[in-house]
Amino acid sequence: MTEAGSTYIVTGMHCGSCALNVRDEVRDVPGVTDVVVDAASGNLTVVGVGFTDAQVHAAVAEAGYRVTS
Ligand SMILES: [Cu+2]
Repeated sequence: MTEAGSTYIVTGMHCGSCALNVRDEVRDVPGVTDVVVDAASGNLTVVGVGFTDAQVHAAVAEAGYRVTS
């Protein structure tokens, strides 16, 4: 299996601290090897193997934010 990146849009992030919260939660999802978050645009890129959209959504919710797409 090759590593693939999935991109999501997260609402509610306002600053770098928000982005770090999201990154820390999503990084804990099994199979995730890299997470890139941009608070200004809301872009969340998750790299890894074997994780699901539902797991990413749940991790973002755990951090207190929401995936809109
Ligand atoms: Cu913030």
